[in-house]
Order: sequence, then structure tokens, then C-alpha cells
Amino acid sequence: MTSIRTQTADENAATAGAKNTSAPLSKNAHLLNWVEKMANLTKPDAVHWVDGSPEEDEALKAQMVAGGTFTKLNEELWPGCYYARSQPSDVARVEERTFICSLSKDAAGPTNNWEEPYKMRRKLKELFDGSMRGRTMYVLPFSMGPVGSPMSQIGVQLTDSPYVVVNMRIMARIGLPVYAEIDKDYKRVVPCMHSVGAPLDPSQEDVPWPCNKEKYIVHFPETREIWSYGSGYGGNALLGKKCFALRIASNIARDEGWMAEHMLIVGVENPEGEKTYVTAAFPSACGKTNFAMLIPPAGFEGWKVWTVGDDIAWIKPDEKGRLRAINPEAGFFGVAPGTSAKTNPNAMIALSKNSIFTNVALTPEGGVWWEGMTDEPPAECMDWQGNRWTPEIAKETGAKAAHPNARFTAPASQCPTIDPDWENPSGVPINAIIFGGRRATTMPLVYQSFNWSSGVYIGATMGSEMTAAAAGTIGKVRRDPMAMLPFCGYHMGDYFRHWIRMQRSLSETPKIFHVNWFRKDADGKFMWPGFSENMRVLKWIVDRARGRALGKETPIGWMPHYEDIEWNGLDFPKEKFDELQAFDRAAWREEVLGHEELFLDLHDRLPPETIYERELLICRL
Ligand code: TSX
Ligand code: MN
Repeated sequence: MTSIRTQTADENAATAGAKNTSAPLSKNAHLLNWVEKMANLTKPDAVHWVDGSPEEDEALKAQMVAGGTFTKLNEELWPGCYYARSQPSDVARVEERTFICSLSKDAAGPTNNWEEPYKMRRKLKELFDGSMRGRTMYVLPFSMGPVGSPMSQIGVQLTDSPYVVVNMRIMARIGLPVYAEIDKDYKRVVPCMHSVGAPLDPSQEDVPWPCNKEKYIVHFPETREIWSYGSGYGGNALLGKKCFALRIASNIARDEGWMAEHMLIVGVENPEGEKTYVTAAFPSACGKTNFAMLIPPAGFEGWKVWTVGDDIAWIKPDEKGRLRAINPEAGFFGVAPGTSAKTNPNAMIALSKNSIFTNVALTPEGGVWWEGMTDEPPAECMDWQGNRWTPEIAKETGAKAAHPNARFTAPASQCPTIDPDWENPSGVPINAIIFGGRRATTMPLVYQSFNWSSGVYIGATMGSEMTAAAAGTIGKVRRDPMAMLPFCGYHMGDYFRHWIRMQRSLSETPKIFHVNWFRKDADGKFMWPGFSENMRVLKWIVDRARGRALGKETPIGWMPHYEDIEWNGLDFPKEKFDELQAFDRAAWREEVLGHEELFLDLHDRLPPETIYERELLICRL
């Protein structure tokens, strides 16, 4: 059994067989009791209280280099950077193994996997019993949001993965300042249990990426707990991110009257120095991180887009009824393939040092590479599975150098466009909300909702065409309400109701927009150049939100005339723009029918406003 020094610990029982156990860094009795209880369950060889210091970080990385989990990259080319390859079966979030264990199945809703909490607790106890044998259990305190901000939330993750500790050090605020917060306040702590599920016998040698083929990502929304078993990757293992900041926080937010959203946050500054903050929700494969770090194009001299966050926004009404948002994260856990000096120079600078790369390719110089990073691939490298890779081999076998879900973990502070207010404990004021999707047809480049409830309808019905190669599914629109389908920790119908109700606590609602960078012409070509040019759309959005741009009314919402867009620096003829903005009545009749697919599942819990908005839309069509 493991020894954890607490005031209440049974010294005799607890010290038997203990070694390498660091002194507790908190005096909080609840925390000490929980850590001891969990150590008794998981039976690690040692318990390490994470202090978050640079020395500790270095030691953990050195230990992982020695154990084969990490490769240190060439210090000249990639200072402070490390490289990891996961087990080939542990490469992404496992949605079919993700559970919301509320007391009633109905509270989780039809879009979540549900299991009876008592049954699930019994199963988890079984899984975690002895699951950390031969390993160290790390006690990892973290703050989602700046330490001490009234908008922040605190968690403690117990994990047997040092990879998780060093990644969480980038993605969240961790260590001593967080213990101080736990000790001085009555602030609630969300307990997050994590084991890779690979205990070691005394004689057994470890592997570079321990994990278990049986995986469970479990949330108890009522008791605000997370239990994750079997995976060491991304959102399955870095529990502050999707599990806490979205699934558990969405429950807290619903109860407390705020919003936990899968949104980026940017600040748009015009040449007069006026700054307007905007949040945006996009499903995967829409270039959310690229948009969060947008560089204005030629013709927009004096304009600046500032990055507050690229993935999650916690949005709360202030005492004057205005929405303010924080980014609960401290880093970017971004998809590497497709990220380049052309598509996202700011991300490339952010990840150029002190970053961790997982499942990309390793070059002979000790650098990293992924598809889309450079026009010319390296002559030779080692792919994400450790095999030799050359462009010739790729041509023959189709082998990818990097896994399509390969990731970089980079400190947000290293992003050249990081907003001066990104750590403001009061957040930043939000004037507009953007929804979007990847749609080849039907959806114009941009339109604005008529009002809050029609905007909520637009978010609730948003969808994206699949780009992944699952057979027969390419091009099919998948509904992903507010990009929250895999991340809402309760019934989606109640979530829409919460969105509708938020209006009541606001003195002024933010304006709501829908964008589509991906409309194609009859020849299958993208009609809009996208990337930096999206600034032109962003400017119209900002000007509309501030009540100084024109637009025309259409059956789906307000659209810009050609003259309402700033075209300085881009040759884009009016005919092309009109085609890009075209509203096709027949296509929209089809579109509304598509909305039904989602609404059928949720019908008994939909707020009346969504039904009425749908009826109004049908009438206008
Ligand atoms: O991120 C993208 N954005 C948002 C940027 C701020 N991507 C990449 C998506 C994959 C993650 C885009 N791809 C965007 C976009 O706006 N638009 C497109 C589609 C597109 C691709 C290539 C071209 C144009 C549009 N190339 C040329 O026109 C030469
Ligand atoms: Mn995301």
C-alpha cells in the first residue's frame, strides 16, 4: 500500500511497502483523503505531488526520454521540443466509449452514451483496482482559466501518465499556485481519475506508450467527477479539456446561468484602435485554429486580429448583463497535418519551441514533419508508427508520414497574436457569435440571424460535410449543433433551451452569424479564397454587430450586398460574389428537411422557440 501523509491517515496501514512518495503539497483534508483513497484503490508504487516547477518538468521529460516515450528534438532546430508516438490503436477520442452517467438516462439525452451510475461505479472500481501497480501516481492540480479568476474552475487529476503531466503543464495552469487556491478557498474541486490501465509487474519492462484496449471515458455530471481509463491520448487523457471544460462545465454552466462552449475567441482591432471580440463554433476540419490566428490580407493595413483562444470559451453575463468570455485553456492542442507557414504562420511560430509533438513524422535531423507542413516533403523520415517513410513509398502504398490526427501541444503565450487581455480574470466582452460548417452547396459565405432565437436555431441546426474517409460517407452533411454534439454533458434539447433562456440575463444579446468558407462552384472548385481573405467577412460581422453596416433581408437572414464588403486588395467580381451568396429556395427546402433528422431524436425536449423558428423559416421559403 502507498503512503500519503495526511493528518487523518492510518500511519500503520499506509506506510507498508511505500517508496518514493513525495510530501503532500496541499493541506485540504478532502483532497488528502481522496488521494489516499484512490492510491489504495489503484496501488501505485509511488505518489508524486506535482508542483509545476521547470525542474520537475525537465525531470519528467528526461525520465520519458530514458524510457523511450519521448525523443528530444534537435535543440538548434526545435528548442525545448519533444516527440512522442502513441500506440497505433490510441490515436483519437473514443466517442463510442464516452459515457454520461447521470441518475436518469433522460438527463443525458439521446445523443450521449448513458450508463447507470451505480453500475458504472462498480465497473470503474474493478478497472482501477491495482491499475497503477508498478507506476507512479501523479497528483496534478490544475486551474481552467487564470488562477484566481472568478470565471475559473479547479480540478485535480490523478494520473499514472507522465506524458499527461507534461502536456497538462502546457494546456492548463498547474502546480503550487493551484494548491494555494484549493487551500485558501472553499472553491469546489472536480476530481479527475485517470489511468492508462497498464499496471507493471516487478519484472515487467514498460512500453513507450502504455494503454489498454478497453477504454472508458466516464462523466458523472451530478457529482462533477471524471473517470478515464485505458487511453493516454488527447481528449481521453488531458481531462481538463473536453471532459472538464466542456462536458462537466456545460452542466455547471447550465446550473449557474453561463455557457461552456466549443468556441474560439478573437479580438478584431480596426485602424482606429477599436476592439471587438467575437466567438466562433465550427465542427472539426473547418480550420478553427487557423481562423483563431488569422492575419489580415493586403488592403487591411492597420487591422489586427488578436487570439484569445482556439477551442473553448466560457461565457458569462457580467453585472451589467453583457457577455464576457475567458479561454479556460493555456495552450493549443492542435491538429498538425495541414498546418504550415502558408495556412497558419502564427501557429508555426507558437509551436516552434517548448512544444510536444505526438504522432507526426521524425526527420533524420531530429526535426518533425507532417503532411502539408512544406510543399516539398523530406526525402526520408520515420513515420508516426516508427517505419521508414519516403515520398516514393507514400506514392506506392498511400502511407501517411503523420497520423491525420497528429497533434502539437504549444503554449498559447508563444502565439505572436496572443491578445494582451487573454488572461484578464474578468474575460473579454463578446459582441458577436459565429457558427459555421463545411458545406459545398446551399450555405452562403455569410448571413446574419434576425434575432437571438433565430440565431440559436441556426446554431442548433448547423452541419458539416464529412471529409474523413469512412466509406460512403464523404460529402454527407452531419448535424453538429453548436459543434457540441460530442461535448454537451446533458440533454441536447435542454442545451438549446439554456441557449434560448440566456437572453433573459442579457441587457444586449450578441449578434449571431453563419459562415461557410467551403462553397463550391459547378466545377467543384472552392468559390472563396478563404484564410486571410476571411477578414473581409469578419469586418462585415464586426460592423453589423456595432450597427454600422448595411445588409439585405432574405428568407434565411441578413446578407451583405456586394458594396457592404471591403474589397480593397482583392479582385473579386460582383457576379462571383452573388453566386457565393446565392440563396436557392429549392436547396433550402431540402435543408430544412435535413434539420428534422436531428429534431426527431430530441422532439420531446425541444424548446418551443426552435419549433416556431423552424415553422417561420418554412413559411418564408
Ligand atoms: O482553415 C481554413 N480556412 C480558415 C482560415 C482562416 N482552411 C483549411 C481547412 C482545413 C482545416 C480552408 N480551406 C479555408 C479557410 O478559410 N478555405 C479552404 C478552402 C480552400 C482551399 C484552398 C484554396 C482556396 C480555398 N486555394 C486557392 O484558392 C489557391
Ligand atoms: Mn475542439
